[in-house]
Amino acid sequence: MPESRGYTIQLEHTCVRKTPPLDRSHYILVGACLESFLKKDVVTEFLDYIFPKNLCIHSHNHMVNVITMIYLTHLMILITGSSGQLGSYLMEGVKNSVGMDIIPSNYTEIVGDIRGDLENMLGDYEINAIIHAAAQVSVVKSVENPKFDSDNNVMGTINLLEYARKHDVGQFIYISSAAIYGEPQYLPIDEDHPKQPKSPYGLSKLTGERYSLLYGELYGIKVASVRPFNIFSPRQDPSNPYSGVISIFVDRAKKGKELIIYGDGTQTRDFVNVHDVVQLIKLALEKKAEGVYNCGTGRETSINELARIIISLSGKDVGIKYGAPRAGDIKRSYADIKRAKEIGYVPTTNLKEDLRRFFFR
Ligand code: UD2
Repeated sequence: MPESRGYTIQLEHTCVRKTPPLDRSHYILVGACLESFLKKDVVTEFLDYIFPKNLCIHSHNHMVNVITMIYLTHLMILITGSSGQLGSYLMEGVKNSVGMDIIPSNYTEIVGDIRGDLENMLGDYEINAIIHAAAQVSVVKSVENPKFDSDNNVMGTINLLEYARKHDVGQFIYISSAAIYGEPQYLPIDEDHPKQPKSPYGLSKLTGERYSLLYGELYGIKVASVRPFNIFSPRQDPSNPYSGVISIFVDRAKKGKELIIYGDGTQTRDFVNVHDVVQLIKLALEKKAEGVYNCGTGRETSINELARIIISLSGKDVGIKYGAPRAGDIKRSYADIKRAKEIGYVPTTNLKEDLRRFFFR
């Protein structure tokens, strides 16, 4: 059960008190009482809220008050970028979420621009947390049109932060990017690594992150920034010329076309499956984490190795062609994930298995 500041205050002052750990029979009793006059899924949400905090309903009136509040208060988590690769998985994994995106999809209830009139778009909702995953994500596009890039990634973020400030949204999770680091100066890359973005995209993501953290300091919003490394999932669109290497290689291998490696293929990346990124974002949400968190696996894989795995999974006789290195490509990259682990993150990515499961079944 989500909470807003108002809701928490009411709970603390009028309805519940902290008690020593309750035994299981007490939980069962509370649940049974509620189910006699409340829908089962609401009861489950209520219990999910009460139990981890070890809160106790201590009279019938208190219970009725809390239930009334649950009915009356429609608290939601806003997920921006809900039609995108990560946003769509977040919509599946985060309870009580409402999706917003400029592109319509099954995951998106509010079709609209993060730079638009949010008061109007979100009028029907009581938002108590925002996961901001909407962004202009193409490095190449950001070089071609830096104004469009910063308009989305900086001004769009500020517009959301202003909404959060005015509406007492208690929590804001910003989805950043490993692109903010630029060329690694040491490995693994930890969160304190110097930030020298090599593209307008990297700079706009860093600026959006800094604005988010600043709003946290200025207005008491709990702000966490998650910095994914190279995310992969079946929902990355290979037809997009700016798509990631995994979806491009998979698509070409399936069609029996040779894979093209830019440079000698010894460059490395930290490929993290989208479920791990969702895992860390949910942990940050649940634990009301603040600060910045790398999200990767802590392991590096070379592009040569990746190509070999994908060719062997495809079962096709596909060759590899080596081309000129891509301008501005970084050589090696993998994340230090100590900080994420401190809040309970356990990466589950197994590159070969995940590639098989996602693409070759
Ligand atoms: C990813 C992100 C970028 C940014 C950055 C942060 C994508 C598409 N890009 O860039 O937005 O967040 O990470 O560090 O997710 N390659 C080939 N052949 C191909 C395609 C790629 O050899 O057909 C190479 C490419 O030159 C690079 C590596 O594969 O060395 C990874 O390329 P990428 O575009 O998937 O990701 P990256 O890390 O450059």
